[in-house]
Amino acid sequence: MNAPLKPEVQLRGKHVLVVGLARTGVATALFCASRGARVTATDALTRTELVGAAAKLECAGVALELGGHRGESFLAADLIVPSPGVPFDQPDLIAARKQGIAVWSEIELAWRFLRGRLLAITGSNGKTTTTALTGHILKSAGLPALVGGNIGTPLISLVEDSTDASIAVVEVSSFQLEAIVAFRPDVSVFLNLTPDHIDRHGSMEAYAAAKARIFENQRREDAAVMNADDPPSARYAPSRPRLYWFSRNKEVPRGAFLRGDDIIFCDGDAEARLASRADISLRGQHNLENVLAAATAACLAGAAPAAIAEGVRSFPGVEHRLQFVAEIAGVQFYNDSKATNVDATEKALEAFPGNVLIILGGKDKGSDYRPLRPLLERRARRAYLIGAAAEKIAGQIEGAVPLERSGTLDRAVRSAFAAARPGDVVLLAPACASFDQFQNFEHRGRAFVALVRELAETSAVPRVRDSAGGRR
Ligand code: UMA
Repeated sequence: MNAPLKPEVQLRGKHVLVVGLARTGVATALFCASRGARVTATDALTRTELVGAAAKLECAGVALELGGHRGESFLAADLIVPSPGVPFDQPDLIAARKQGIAVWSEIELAWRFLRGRLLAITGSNGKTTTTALTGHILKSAGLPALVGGNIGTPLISLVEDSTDASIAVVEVSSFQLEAIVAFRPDVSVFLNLTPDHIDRHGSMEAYAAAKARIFENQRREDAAVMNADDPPSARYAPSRPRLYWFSRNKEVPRGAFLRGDDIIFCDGDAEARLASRADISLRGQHNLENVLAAATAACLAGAAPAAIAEGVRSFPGVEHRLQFVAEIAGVQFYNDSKATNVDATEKALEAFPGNVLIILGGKDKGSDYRPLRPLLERRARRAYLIGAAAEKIAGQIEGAVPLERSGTLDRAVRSAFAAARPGDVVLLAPACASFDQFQNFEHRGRAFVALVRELAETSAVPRVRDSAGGRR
């Protein structure tokens, strides 16, 4: 990987408008202020709702416009940085773009200042696990990796810690890629493509096109990693960067694949055994794909094969992604709150042979839940429906599995446990966003874990195994 030449950006004295003041917006506004920009920050929420953030920003000299956005501030800006959660077709943003005002996502701004190399990972599912695993492998290999992006720590927050030697391993979403200009990863990874965020992008094509922008500025000396087993994303294979594939079904000439139980990396004539299937503790075929992708990316970033095996072995998994929570009276509980679309829920169901009591529902994203029917018939014993999407889901999966309209997560967990038999799995893999009942999927996942822990404490059962592996 070579350090790319970046177009220069001068913030001093520039008027920057930051839109949305959660994790991304606060970090962006503070960064721009620290570089001498005149920063205005705006949010639809009021000062009362943003109390901590507002005080912090004002201390740094950031002007605030809260409780709504002012069109004139958009038109007066030299640069606008909207948070990923702000729709790109927000009317004030459209008006500003029409006036030729630069509208950059935070990853674009951050990339311009980031030192060292950038390894960016996108896809509909698995990007958080792959990002965390790649970062973990590189760190185990003694390489100076920084991990962030859509995984939770905005890329802009990594800039200060970046050095010419560092490798930023960054999860990037379609919301972030939608507003890039010159953003150019040294290594890009596109894991897979299934329907998601159609409510935001308008169509599958627009969503896919936003994701494929990860390759847009890559050059011949850069590398791209793609999934040979996933035709929908493979269609977007770029022509400029060196292309590496990963596959669990076939050998590829350049990239990673399975030979028997060995994970092999091949680059033309050179071949290396990276790890064995037995090194992988994560459940599910989809996680095998994530490991192949991460191993390929880690190889391209310079990790040695032995370090990759060690990194794969010692990876503890990621919270809210098929996270084992506890076993109570022989019933296992798994938190896959990050399964916010239908495909992710299918993958979660596929990770278990059967006897699943699944919790589905939340905020609908314009999804079609009918593809869940065959897997529900084969793997699930009962489904518990929660949140705003419950009736839509019920209408589309009725008959495939017995249903219970639980309404809340609390009732769903209790009912599922009451109906469960030893050997069953209670799985939160809701196929929906969380915003109708929770702040975000992390909040929903933590609520699930807390409910399970409460069950463990109150249920009069002798054997409880928790996620730390201990028995009580
Ligand atoms: N807001 C406005 N005006 C609007 C819309 C929103 O002011 O028109 C304000 C809201 O009132 C709120 C703020 O914008 O205060 C929210 O911004 P945000 O949703 O971008 O929140 P962040 O905390 O900055 O989180 C974002 C990503 N969120 C989204 O993409 C929705 C986080 O990804 C990411 O971890 C974080 O930046 C750091 O990079 C979350 C996510 O759900 C995990 N991502 C989607 C996914 O993975 O499927 C793409």
